[in-house]
Amino acid sequence: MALRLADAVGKVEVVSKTNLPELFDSLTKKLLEEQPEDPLPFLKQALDEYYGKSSSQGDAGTVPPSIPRVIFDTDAGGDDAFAMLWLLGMSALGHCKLEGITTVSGNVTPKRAFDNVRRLLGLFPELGTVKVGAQRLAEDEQAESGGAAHIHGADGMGGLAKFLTPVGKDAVDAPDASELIVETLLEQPGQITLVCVGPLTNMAAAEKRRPGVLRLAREIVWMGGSFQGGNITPTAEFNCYCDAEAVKTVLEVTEIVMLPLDITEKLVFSRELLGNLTEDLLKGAAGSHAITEKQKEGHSYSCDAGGRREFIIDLVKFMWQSNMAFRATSGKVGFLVHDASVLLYLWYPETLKMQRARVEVSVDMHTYGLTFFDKRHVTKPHRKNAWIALDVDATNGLAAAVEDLRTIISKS
Ligand SMILES: [Ca+2]
Repeated sequence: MALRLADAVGKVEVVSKTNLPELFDSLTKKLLEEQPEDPLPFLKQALDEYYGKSSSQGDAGTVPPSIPRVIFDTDAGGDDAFAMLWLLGMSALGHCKLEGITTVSGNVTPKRAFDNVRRLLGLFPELGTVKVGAQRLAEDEQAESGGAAHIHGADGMGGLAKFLTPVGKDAVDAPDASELIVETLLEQPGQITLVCVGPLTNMAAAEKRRPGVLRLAREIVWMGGSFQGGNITPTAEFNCYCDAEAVKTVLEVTEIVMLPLDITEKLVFSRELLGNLTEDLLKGAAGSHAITEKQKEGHSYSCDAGGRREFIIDLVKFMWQSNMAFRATSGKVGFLVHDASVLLYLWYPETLKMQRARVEVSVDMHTYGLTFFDKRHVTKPHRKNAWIALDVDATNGLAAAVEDLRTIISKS
């Protein structure tokens, strides 16, 4: 009881960092006066009551509590596009509330990531306006950003971006990514799941902008890190390697859910799975034709289920080639849908085996981006900062993805 009350008071202290003295005073008073049996639900109700005033003006108060409210942070490469199609489709089907998308340098430059997100959103007009935040980098940083064209193609999506129609604001008029994260977390404390499929740069920037703000997230779910060796260096996973200092910052202030390379390397989207996804849908239809032909025709994907279907087939085929060329799939014709792992956690957690740990990240020159935890059976008094997925039921996870995507690409 004392521990739980301390935990609740700790959360109030975090809220106090949001510079809301009125809320802080009121919650502290209520807790001390009423000494609730179980302080955490009591605190949650008090917060809901307080924020109910502002949320009643929008639709935040009407979202069922079981539906995740998501900010998706992406560096918009090929496997990001696959995960985004899944996420956007599930959002359109009412399985989550998409509060915003933020873009970050990683697979591609921040400018390209932002542009790709606008283009993918164009495939889902039914979602209406979705807030998209842009990462702002200094000019010299821009030049060095975006480093995985060899896998994802120069545009991050195998040359397909130009066939998609962008929607929404230009990057110059868009909100800053970290600012959007801070504002949304302050507006809806304890409600937002930050789903991150790129380097954690925006999360660290949000924390720097408003210390303590990341603790207001319901969860931070990140595809990143590796406990079995790396894919960009012998020891580092790509997202972690791009900004290990950001990972360190996040792990120091809060806790995260990690979907590391250990499991994402088991998520091979194969020829058979593409067949399962499209087999009935393509019967009697011309299907997707070669990119070179599309180029000649000045093709564009239609903004409906047909366009989504055609795009996903082209994307998967491109990613097969690049993944095979880089020997990422143990010889199987397929591509690694690393980023889709975060959505397995969101909707199909039974496919994951999780372990609690205190994760550390190296920022030393020779092992930069290496993540590790102590597996020895010795006393570990320090704060645990992560839930790590160390095994995945890839067969059932990918089957779930295919079934959801079938719905998404067959309904307008
Ligand atoms: Ca990514």
